[in-house]
Amino acid sequence: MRLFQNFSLYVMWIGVLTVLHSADAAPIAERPDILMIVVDDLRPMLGCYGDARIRTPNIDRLARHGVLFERAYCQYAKCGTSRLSLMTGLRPDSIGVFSNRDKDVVNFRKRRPDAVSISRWLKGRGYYALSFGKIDHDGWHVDDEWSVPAAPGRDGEMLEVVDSKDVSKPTLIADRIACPVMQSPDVPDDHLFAGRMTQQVLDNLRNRDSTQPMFLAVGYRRPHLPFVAPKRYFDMHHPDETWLARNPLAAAGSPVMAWFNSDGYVGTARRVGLTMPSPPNREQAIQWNGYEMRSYLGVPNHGQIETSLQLRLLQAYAACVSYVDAQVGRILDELESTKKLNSTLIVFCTDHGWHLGEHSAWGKMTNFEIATRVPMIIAGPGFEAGRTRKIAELVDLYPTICDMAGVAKPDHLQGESLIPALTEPEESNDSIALSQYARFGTKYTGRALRTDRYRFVVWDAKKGGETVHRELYDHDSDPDETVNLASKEEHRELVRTLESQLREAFLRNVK
Ligand SMILES: [Ca+2]
Repeated sequence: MRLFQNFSLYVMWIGVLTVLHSADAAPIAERPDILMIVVDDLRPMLGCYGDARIRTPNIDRLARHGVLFERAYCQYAKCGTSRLSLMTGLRPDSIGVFSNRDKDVVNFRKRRPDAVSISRWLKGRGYYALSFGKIDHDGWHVDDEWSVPAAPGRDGEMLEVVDSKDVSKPTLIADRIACPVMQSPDVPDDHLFAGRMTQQVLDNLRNRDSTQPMFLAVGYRRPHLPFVAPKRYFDMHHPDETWLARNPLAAAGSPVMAWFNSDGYVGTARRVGLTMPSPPNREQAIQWNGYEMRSYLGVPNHGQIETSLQLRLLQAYAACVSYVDAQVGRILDELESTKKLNSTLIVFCTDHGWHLGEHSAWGKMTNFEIATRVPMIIAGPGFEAGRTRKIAELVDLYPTICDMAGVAKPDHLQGESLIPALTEPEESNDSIALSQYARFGTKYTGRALRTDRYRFVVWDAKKGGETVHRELYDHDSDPDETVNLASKEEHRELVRTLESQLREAFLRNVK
């Protein structure tokens, strides 16, 4: 009976759309405006996720207005691949791009011309598709996927810093190895890119052609490194030792490749005359871990990061999040004042989580909960605000947006529409999340399965396909993933079951 009720609600909500798979359910004039906000490197350390240490009143406001996914996961904890997956609706194994090299993306697009991005798809279905800031990875966007070419400044802004001699001067783009890890200039919001970009977004909203539905994608780069935000956002946060990672040690019994996220930075270290051990032993890996952050000025290239510096880094991360939150607030205010807030479909997410010292790591690029779990909020007409513990994935957003917009879905999508979770957030289900990460180039790949209770990871060698490591974390007893249980005799049967579930799920999703 329960199944039937769910099903009828589902059909009621999306009407004939799923039945007539290839047809658009809603006439163009009735399709809602869509606002997609993607914040870079944002872990769910937010008030609406039960952690009020970082001040995010506006994201919290959006969460009260929509449905918050408590357990949403990225497919790949690195910007480029995660965003390609989000925008194309394909999983990383189908995309085959695991680095930030442009030629891999070019090859992917040649190999999979059917993998139409959501911007191109919506544009082809009557939407005015507009993007600001970082939506695709730098340099990977394609102008004709949007109704007008990308907004200015989108590729150079990541390493934006202020002139330290005179912060009121126009901002500069730093060389990576000469870029300070943090800056807290006493400047107005719009002196930095995120503020200026937000003003452009508002201008576009005010001057838009309202006869055509709009797909507006806004990508904020902060809190990606370097941590640069106006001083007043630093002044809001005063981290003490309770902010330090609860699990600063590499998980007991875990392989180095599980948490060593510096393997792609050997060349970056060489640029400053350092030789990073590759592959490192366990002790070396701990010393060199988090090199993405260590490559900026103001953090030791290797070795211990003193507590006082950790607290300043936490303050700086928090400041960047609050700065972005304020910009999100400006967009919400605009929608509210023009009475568009309730009729706009709003999707808020990031590309992956971020280690702030957990598992000896800083940054992303692991398969742990801390790097794969993401904030995800969906708000829009037709369903009530709430929260759900149903497991969701970023790859689900593409089909969800299509369903909610009343447009057909392309055939290549690998995620599943989240409409059932939005209409019945309380209902439990047995959904899973799949994430993966390639380590030491693509020499090894770790594939992770998140079930209701467990995180299970297998690491396979590219050459020969041998499984070199397994990880099992029990979230009922160990939510911080501090002990790898995979080799325990008493879990042998569980490991076997999870491994067969994992392999079947990944195989099913490759095409
Ligand atoms: Ca990112």
